[in-house]
Amino acid sequence: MLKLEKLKVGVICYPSLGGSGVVATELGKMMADRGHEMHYITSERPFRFLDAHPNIQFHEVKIDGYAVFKYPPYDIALANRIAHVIETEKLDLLHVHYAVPHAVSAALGKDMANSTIGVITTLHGTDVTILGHDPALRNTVRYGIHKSTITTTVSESLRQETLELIEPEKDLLTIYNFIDENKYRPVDAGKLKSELGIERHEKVIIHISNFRAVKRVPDIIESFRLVAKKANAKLLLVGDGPEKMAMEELVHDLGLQDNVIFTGKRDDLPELLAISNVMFLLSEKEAFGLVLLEAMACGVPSVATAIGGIPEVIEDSVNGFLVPLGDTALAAEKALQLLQDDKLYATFKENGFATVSDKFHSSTIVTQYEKLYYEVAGSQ
Ligand code: GMT
Repeated sequence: MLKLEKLKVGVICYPSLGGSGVVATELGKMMADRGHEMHYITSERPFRFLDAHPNIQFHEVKIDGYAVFKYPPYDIALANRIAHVIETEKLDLLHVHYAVPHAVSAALGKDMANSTIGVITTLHGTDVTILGHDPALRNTVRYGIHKSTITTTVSESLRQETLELIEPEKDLLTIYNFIDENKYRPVDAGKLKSELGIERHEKVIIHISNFRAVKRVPDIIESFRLVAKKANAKLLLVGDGPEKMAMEELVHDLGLQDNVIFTGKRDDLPELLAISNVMFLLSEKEAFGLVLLEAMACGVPSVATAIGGIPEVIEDSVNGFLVPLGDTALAAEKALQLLQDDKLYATFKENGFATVSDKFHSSTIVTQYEKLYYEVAGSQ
């Protein structure tokens, strides 16, 4: 293994979209803290680039809208920019988050630069579990895996699903997600609860997502409706996405508008979690479920569906509850149990903190990626 003092890494990710962008940005910050030079090659400044870091640079991908193009060729523009940055910055490797189209653009960019640098592709979930069902995209993901030096998955469940669905000729490596423990921890939320119109004695159930169909937000609302019959509670729906408007209508039709608060996209997630008692994540697909880890680190136990990578994060009846997909009655029952049994709640909360530090600690996970970075940089 070639041990380099400091690596120069090109990072390709969706800058402001969901968990993959969060992981890509947090990983980059922590690698930069370890002295590596991180070069983000993206269409816009990643949304969690809150503070400028001397070891992080941003290379914007620009697309000219020539009239000849019906669709602006983002994949080609990205490949061009990757080639340019490989050459000008003398990168040691590329780390690609989300296979489509990033893994393909990375392969093309590398070829355009006539470079032999290594490429790590991290699969995050829907790039396989949804796109992999489209025969054309399945082949695209397969091509991306074959062109990468190594491909990682964010859970063992996603690794298995990728092997079965995509049938690559290479094995895959699981490296779990992590969170920034300095940000996600129990914090003082000040007057946030009353600012959101929630009474002191009211319990709070929280759901954070991008409001896509896979998140099954109607199941969240129905589970909450059942909880609200027996407990004084409010539901916080945090985030934005294509289903949000329909969910606002559903809440109205069910007469729950006084009990359900749509906050929109927020940056103060630790504060929102500090005023919450239980998290609901009742998705039909979830490769990992980063919000579960964020909630756990803030001391909030979850009720989540036993699907995808979720059981690798939530151990049923230990640090949260798992329920079958669509079983809203059981989700409500489990949430009520947590809201009413203080001893059980305290145990789950402590077990959650232990899970975050023992299984998903950022230093452990970042070291796994760093080791891989050195291996891949040294293998070319
Ligand atoms: O949740 C989403 O739909 C967004 C998606 C993304 O690409 O950001 O999230 C995926 O990646 C996250 C980070 O690795 C995982 O925590 C999510 O479980 C995964 N989402 C799905 O598999 C649906």
